[in-house]
Amino acid sequence: MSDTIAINDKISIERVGDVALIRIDNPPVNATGQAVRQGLQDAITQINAEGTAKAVAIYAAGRTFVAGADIREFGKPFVPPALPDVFNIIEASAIPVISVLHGTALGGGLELGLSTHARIGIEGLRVGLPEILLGLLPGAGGTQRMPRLTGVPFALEMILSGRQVPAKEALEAGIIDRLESGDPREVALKAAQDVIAGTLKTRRTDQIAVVPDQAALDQTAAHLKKTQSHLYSPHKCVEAVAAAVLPMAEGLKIERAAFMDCMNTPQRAGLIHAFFGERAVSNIPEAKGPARDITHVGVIGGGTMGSGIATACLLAGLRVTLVEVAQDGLDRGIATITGNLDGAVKRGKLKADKRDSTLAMLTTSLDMGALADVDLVIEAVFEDMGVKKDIFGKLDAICKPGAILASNTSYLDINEIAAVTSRPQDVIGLHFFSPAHVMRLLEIVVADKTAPDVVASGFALAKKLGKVGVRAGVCDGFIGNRILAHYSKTASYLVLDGATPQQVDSALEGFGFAMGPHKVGDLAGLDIGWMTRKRKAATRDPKERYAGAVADRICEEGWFGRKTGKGYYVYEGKDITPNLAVDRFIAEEREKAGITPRPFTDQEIVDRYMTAMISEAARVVEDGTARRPLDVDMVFLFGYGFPRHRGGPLHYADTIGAAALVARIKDYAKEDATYWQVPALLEKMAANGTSFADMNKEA
Ligand code: T1G
Repeated sequence: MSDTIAINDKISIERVGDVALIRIDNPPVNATGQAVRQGLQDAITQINAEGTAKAVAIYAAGRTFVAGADIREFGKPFVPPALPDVFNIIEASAIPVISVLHGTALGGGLELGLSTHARIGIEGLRVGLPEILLGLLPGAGGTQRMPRLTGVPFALEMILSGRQVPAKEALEAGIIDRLESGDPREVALKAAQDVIAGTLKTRRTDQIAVVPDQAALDQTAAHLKKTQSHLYSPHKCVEAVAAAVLPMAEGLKIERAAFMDCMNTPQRAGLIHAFFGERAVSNIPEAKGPARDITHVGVIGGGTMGSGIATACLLAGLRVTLVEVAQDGLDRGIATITGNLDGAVKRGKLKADKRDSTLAMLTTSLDMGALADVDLVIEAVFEDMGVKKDIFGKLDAICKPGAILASNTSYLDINEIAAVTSRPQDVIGLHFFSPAHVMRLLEIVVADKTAPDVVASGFALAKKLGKVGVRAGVCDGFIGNRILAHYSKTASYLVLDGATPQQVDSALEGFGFAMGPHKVGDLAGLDIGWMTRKRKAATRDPKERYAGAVADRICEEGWFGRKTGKGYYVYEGKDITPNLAVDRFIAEEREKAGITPRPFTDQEIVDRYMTAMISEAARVVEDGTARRPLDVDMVFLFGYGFPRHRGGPLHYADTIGAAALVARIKDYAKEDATYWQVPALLEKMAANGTSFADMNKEA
């Protein structure tokens, strides 16, 4: 016999005998929005006021237990009750309260579980405290209750990694008390009945004393000081966990204060922007239409990119046919793919027992005729328009009707490639980033005649490959490389005008980039930029300062960076030192140009570099190459190592403001009016007082 009453539209109570079942139903992930918080508080209060139930079980409907606080509420006016207060009421319940966790119980969801007196996991459960990934810390008791259950070291590792802990490990660590299988409601009812029968022990977490571990706290704090000094919340996490040795009420106060400190930082805003941006980029009409079925992919070219793309497709369970022009190229491709798969096993991205069957999904050929039945071909050969046109002409004759013909070109004109085929509607750009089986960005370059279902297929492929697909229009370099081509000149101008390559690198690494531009150039190969400068020489604006003088001198020595042992830096084993010959080249080029070098502060280096990046990014949005500012941000977060806590170039631009940026560009333009020009979009935003965030909302 049972009866159910709705507390509100998210929370209901079902009485089954002596058990009260509290059901949370807030799709899509049962986030603890205001109604959920209020409903939970009212439900527990009501059950205790009635005093008839002998056990309470909290469970959730849908695909997952509570996946955290409602991130969409962050930054908006707060509406009580606060999550920690609700959880304190649950923990203080005189009637035993248990919770049943399924799916991904994360953040405030796991903290809800920790406030109950026992936790039952359902097979397949993953738990986590990922707040650090949002620039926060577990702010509803996680830093106080987790150490009481698992000990300080485990709690620190879990909180600072933000990782999802599989059910079995959670059981072993003491986070959950049982691991069951079945429907959440059934498991909840049975477990509550076991509490009443005395076969499921319950205990209040706040009654458990923490085993102090100052050594773990000190080691962690020292490690973070060395490795994450540019981030804010990791250090606050350690501060909060350290308070767990205090009585619960005192520790919760310290946690709350640390949480609010994190909540008010630009880093939290940047990381939340990245979280939602990653999902919003594919949330466009073109991505949602009907897509063509892709199960068999042809890849032309077994070089680094072709092999990486083939690997990404194999890892996603797709069949791949790799075509090369010569056996040695094919052998190299197979060896690279095999090595990539072995690497994936090492990184835990592929189960060891799946490695052979995954490799078996690869067939190879020296004959393009082998591509007759593929659903999609991705061409990844030399960046030469003539070569690509020849290949697409052949593909047009070989591939079945409806096959999608894609180029992985990083800047060439997809319209021109499509024009050599009888089916331009089937042609698209799929620009992968190296290493293609690791980097998550995929620029989906839409040509004038690309059919809507081919665009949708590009987004469906991105999702299947676990990549972030971003729509780009056709231009030289699409979104990312076009902007890179512009701002990388600033790094060169700074060196010609007085900074050293090392200072530019370290200033930008201080901003948050993993590597400065000269280190990146050495890593990617300076010859790539050299080829681009040669390609563009004929069309270069003669009024624009030439930025390649020093880099050309380095390349003329045959120094292309890491792969030749020398570039801006000298690479000898693990030693990396500045290449002193470059200083001579810099001095000679300054003399040739009549430049008197001047000192730069790190801040000015960052300001110039970022202003150049923002300027071209604004132009890319202005001319529609990128649909929205957030699209540019996601390109840079997932393809160019832009510091995630900064949210991307245009999210960062909003922290400066359009008016200040316009003033800065006008100031720089006094030295060089050709390179430094105010984008019309920025001018308009400065006049209207609008931001890139406003544009994202309007889109
Ligand atoms: N709040 C609001 N919306 C959320 C959300 C959340 N916490 N999590 C997901 N969504 C939306 C998401 O935007 C998407 O919306 C839809 O749900 C499906 O998500 C106090 C302060 C749970 C593993 O960080 O990791 O608790 O695009 O596409 O791939 O200490 O979502 O459909 O409109 O990602 O199956 C801590 C974040 C919050 C978890 C599911 N929790 N979410 O992945 O689906 S802070 C998190 C995820 C906190 C407390 C602190 C994943 C997922 P739309 P999805 P998925």
